[in-house]
Amino acid sequence: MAKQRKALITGITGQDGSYLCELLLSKNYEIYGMVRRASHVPFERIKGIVDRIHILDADLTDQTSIDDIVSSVKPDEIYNLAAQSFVPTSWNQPLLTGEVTALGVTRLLNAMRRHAPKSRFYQASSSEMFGKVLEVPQKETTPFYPRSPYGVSKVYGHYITINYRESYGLYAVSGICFNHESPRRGLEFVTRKVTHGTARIKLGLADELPMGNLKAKRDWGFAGDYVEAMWLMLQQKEPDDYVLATGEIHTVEELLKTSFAAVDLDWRKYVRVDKRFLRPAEVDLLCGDPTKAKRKLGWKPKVNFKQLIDMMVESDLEQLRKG
Ligand code: NAP
Ligand code: G4F
Repeated sequence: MAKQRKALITGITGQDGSYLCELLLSKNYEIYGMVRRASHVPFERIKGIVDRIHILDADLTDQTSIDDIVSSVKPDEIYNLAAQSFVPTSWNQPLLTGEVTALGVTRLLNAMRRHAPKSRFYQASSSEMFGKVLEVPQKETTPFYPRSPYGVSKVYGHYITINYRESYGLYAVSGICFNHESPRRGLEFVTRKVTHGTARIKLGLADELPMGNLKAKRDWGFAGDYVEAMWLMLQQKEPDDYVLATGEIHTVEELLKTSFAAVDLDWRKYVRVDKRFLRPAEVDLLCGDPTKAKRKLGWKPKVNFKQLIDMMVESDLEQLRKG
């Protein structure tokens, strides 16, 4: 029988970490989830599977704790999904964002280089690196122009991953992920804010939804599809970087229309623009070209935009009804 493979997932309590963990359990991996200390139990997204995995305390800002877990586990695969991932927070906390989202990647790569150099490393890069886009659609060769401390930090994480691959021969790769969402998305991100807001209005729990820039365009996919590509990227003969996207774009206005239509409401009656949700520098348009991932990994997203938003509205209605 083949040896059970060990995967270390940082950010396992986040949206992507929870889907990836489920996927790897279904493939019979032994899972080690890195979790930072909190004053509350942060296992909401993994509550159904937490008994089947090993939880290890460490923080991406702390080299000692990272070294300890990598040297004790010696994982076959490392997925670095942990980050300060909310763009607006990165203007309020630019140094923390840099420590976690940028330097955290180097800390983990250093630990891998020292203690598990044969491991395979996935870095969660972001379409936010394209920022004020220099080409449409964006592909692996499109130059970066980040527009937030978050985007700048992700550019650092991206290049340090490539640099460690080229300097030390590590199997270290970056997935340049475009926005991917799910019922487990944090409430502050626009899709979930809209689907949760829609459900609250439908159930009479709210009567308006304050929003930011309605003209922004994004390439939105389903998180469950994207974690499959992350896994595929670590199963290749040669390490390489990939754009992961749907190739389809929608405005925030279309998102509102689709979400409210799912409960037979007209979004225009409830939405108002609130300046507090506008950003110091906006990313107007993100549209990915997933051709390389399709060709080399055989990956393509299965859930389309309407199915995704319907799934999220349905889930929010159900959760709110339960109370
Ligand atoms: P998320 O839901 O915000 O999850 C972030 C995770 O990082 C959480 O588990 C969080 O732990 C953990 N974390 C934060 N700071 C940490 C620290 N100092 N040490 C250890 N862990 C820490 O993000 P996501 O949507 O799943 O995204 C996963 C990754 O993909 C992130 O790196 C994100 O930047 C990147 N990405 C996401 C998208 C997207 O559309 N979702 C697109 C491109 C790239 P707590 O639970 O304790 O907060
Ligand atoms: O949902 P968002 O906050 O996501 P954003 O900024 O695109 O970042 C997400 O995707 C990145 C990949 O491209 C990830 F790397 C990152 O970690 C994160 O997951 O905002 C999407 C768009 C923006 O243009 C924003 O200005 O929606 C616009 N928007 C309009 N009104 C709003 C709102 N965004 C939020 N969060 N809240 C609003 O009220």
